[in-house]
Amino acid sequence: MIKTLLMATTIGFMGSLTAHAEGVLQLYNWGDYTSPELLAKFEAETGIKVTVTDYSSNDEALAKIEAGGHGFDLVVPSNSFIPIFVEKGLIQELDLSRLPNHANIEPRWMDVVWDKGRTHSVPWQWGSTGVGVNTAVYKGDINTSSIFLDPPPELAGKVNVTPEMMDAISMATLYVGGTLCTEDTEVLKKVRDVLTAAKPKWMSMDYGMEDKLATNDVSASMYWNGAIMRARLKNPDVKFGYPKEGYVLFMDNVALLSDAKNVDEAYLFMDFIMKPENAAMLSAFARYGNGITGSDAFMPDDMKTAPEVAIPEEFVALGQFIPTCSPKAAEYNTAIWTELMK
Ligand code: N2P
Repeated sequence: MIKTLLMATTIGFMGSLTAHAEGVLQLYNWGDYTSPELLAKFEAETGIKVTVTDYSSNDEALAKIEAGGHGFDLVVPSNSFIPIFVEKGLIQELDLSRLPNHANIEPRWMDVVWDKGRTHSVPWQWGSTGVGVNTAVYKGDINTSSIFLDPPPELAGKVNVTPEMMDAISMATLYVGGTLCTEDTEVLKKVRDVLTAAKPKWMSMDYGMEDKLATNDVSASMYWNGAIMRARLKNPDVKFGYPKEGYVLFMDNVALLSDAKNVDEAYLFMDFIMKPENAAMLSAFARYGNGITGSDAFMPDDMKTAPEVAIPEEFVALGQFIPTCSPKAAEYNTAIWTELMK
């Protein structure tokens, strides 16, 4: 505490970083995704206090930002949502000269389809959407989306699906043999039917699953790899399955909101998380990859071999990023989802 105060005072006297007069930053991010140690380190180094507000889905974040009056500076949308935020004018182009650590972005995460040249967002973390299963409850094959789309008797009524529309629709699309963002109405009917038939076997559509899976309050979920690793560390029966029908990869990216008030602080934060040791802190907490060159040296050892993180060779080719759908395909998806949520 004393150290923080001293640092804030020192920076204040330096006078060069005027924005530190306020020293606050409003981060709007997915719940349970932001390392508290990283925030403490950032505050100690810069005097800037970060307030984190949680969301549970891309659609929730988009709706809140679009409604306005939110007061947030930074948001962390998934890959396919970045072009939507740009198109709607909700996030602003980055001044790359204010981000010296931008050069640390791994080449494979630089010219990504959702943000060529990384002019509007910087990597946060990336991973896979698959299934988490309590293998003490269900002993069969877990590398299949039937875990939640046609649950076996052992799991029926004990399955959760996260409220992330594009993940659920995309996994269902791959399951019925379609291509992502399809406009083919025959395929879309199959997607609707498989989801509609499965829903009565779902117990919940909640976001926070790590503890519930570890305690077996929920026995399976469509879920993300890092959180399943965290659940597995609490209960070794919990395992992550990579659906053989195909599964979804994601990267969540930090973007500067068009109406951000704490812009200087936001730049400092974006630059901070692209330092290898800081990117590794994010990963060590949430257990996802980060996309920053040199962070491997600082990663926890248990992540290097974790089956949830190091995708087993046989499943690598089955994962794909969700593209940004055409307006028509997006309309179909929303219609299916709205009907399903009734
Ligand atoms: C984990 C959040 C993962 C977000 N809590 C998936 N896009």
